[in-house]
Amino acid sequence: MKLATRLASGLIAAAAAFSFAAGVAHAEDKQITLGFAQVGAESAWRTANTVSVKAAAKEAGINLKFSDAQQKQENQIKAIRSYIAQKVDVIAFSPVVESGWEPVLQEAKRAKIPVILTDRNIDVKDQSLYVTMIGSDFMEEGRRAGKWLEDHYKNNPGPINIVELQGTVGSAPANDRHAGLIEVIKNDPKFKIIASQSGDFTLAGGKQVMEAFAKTYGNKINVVYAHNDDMALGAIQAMEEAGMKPGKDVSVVSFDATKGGFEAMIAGKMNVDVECSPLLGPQLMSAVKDVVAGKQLPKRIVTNETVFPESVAAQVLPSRKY
Ligand code: GYE
Repeated sequence: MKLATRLASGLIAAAAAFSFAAGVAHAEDKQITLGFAQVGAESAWRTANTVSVKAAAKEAGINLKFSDAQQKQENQIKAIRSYIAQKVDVIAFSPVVESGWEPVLQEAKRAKIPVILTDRNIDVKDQSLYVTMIGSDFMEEGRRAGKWLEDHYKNNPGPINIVELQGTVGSAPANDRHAGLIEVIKNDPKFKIIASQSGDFTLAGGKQVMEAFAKTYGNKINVVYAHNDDMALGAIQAMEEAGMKPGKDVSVVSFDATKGGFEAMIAGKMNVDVECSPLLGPQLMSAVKDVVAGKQLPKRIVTNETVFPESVAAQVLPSRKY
């Protein structure tokens, strides 16, 4: 090769390398678009979760497309389909219920769009339909509540009659908070769940179901086991209107540990609140970035949580973030 040719080909190679590097840098800089299909706005937990997701996306420089399914699976499926049609980079959603997700997740898979589950789990055979699940262990939350009950009533021979206000029918937290409690109390016959009904995780739903329970069971009720704070707060109102004393004659056990729950504990109307953190935004955004960068993620990312008895409520409330 002549010197001139060699020089020229060297230059071409250098230029090619430069533009390749520039191309890579460009690909890395490309803003990630995330489609997030939220459950709804049914509770204080959910509102805090939405705020966390939106703030974390902004902070991470991720372009967020957000939709609210108003607690209906069909709306969530529509939202996911529209994210597929828009060719977003990643889809994340908090599934309203556990079953019925295969078809739409197959569509996402065919379109090669990775899916991340947040907050609630799903029931699918094919684990390749989602990358990871970020959220709480609801079974463990149920067990924690059950252990609190065992401890609280250890010197009481019973019977201890429990009425249960369940979350959305078929949702992971409703299924698992029920199952976790059963696992703990099933060997102790003094505990009896005398009634169970869904209040759909809302204050109005909890109040309505509790009004009916109060009428039917009256002072036979020893414990209200509410699957979230909003329903517990509704139940407290219903009990007070029925002349009962929540937190005193009736133990109130709840989940989430929102500010509303803490205030009820400080007022002596709720006895224990099992923590469930909605602040999943930052973990979600880092998972989104990792997935786009081709990194391997663990199949399950569990949030750290604890239990707050009413005795610590006044001290802890100022540090609560939701
Ligand atoms: O406990 C409830 C909300 O999925 C953990 O949904 C979440 C639950 C939460 O409506 O307040």
